[in-house]
Amino acid sequence: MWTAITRKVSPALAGCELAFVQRCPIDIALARRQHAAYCRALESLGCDVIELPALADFPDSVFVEDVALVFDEVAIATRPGVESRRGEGDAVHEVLGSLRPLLRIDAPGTLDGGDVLCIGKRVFVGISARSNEAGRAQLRELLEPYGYTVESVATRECLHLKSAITQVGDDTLLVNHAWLADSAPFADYHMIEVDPDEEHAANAVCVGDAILYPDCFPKTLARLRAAGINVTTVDVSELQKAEGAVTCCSLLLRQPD
Ligand code: CIR
Repeated sequence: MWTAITRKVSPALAGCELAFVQRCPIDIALARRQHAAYCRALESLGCDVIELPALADFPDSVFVEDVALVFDEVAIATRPGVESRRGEGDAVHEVLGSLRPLLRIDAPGTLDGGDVLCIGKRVFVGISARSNEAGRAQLRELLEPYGYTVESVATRECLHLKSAITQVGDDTLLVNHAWLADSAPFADYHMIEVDPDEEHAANAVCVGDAILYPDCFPKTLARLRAAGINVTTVDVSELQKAEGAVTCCSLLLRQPD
């Protein structure tokens, strides 16, 4: 049903980019074990998982979500907002190019995949420290022929749009309103709010009718389960120290029926 493209943890992860979290020691061996468990959890949800080898020269390369976007019809190589991440997508783009027509965001556009939330044919783009209006405008032009609309959403105090909001059901979103400058673009959806004690808790990976979710947000987890959502939890503590979350470690492609 699904293919998940992932990349193993770089030995250089401790040298990752950080924007909104304090740098602290990362246990690389533990990060690798957690990443392997994340891949097994994706398999348990029905994904065929492709695990690309680690890249020693790219600290953040485990976060494959940021280097590409995948739609049913097409894939897009992004242009990440920080220079240090611009070369890490090459092998990911090669894999995607064998599965979908591959398009590309060019300078001066910047776009991190973490800023792109696609719900059906509506694509929301976070305008953040990493993704700019030029990137969004290019994305709109690339996707228009396939019937997608592309809307901007301003974020605040967080790295990416998907730090603030992700999909957890057909019409249901998990949200930290404090990190959205304006929630109006999402007025058509049912919202589950993160617990106020768990500001990083809005990031979940949606695979079909289940979600994969960090195990460190018990209060928000209880809200998700109370809403009837099928949740599988994973420990991603070391990846969170690199300002990663669960969406950022995979690119999900729906396989043709
Ligand atoms: C970065 O700052 O780019 C990485 N340390 C973290 C990227 C996480 N990406 C994501 O949530 N989509």
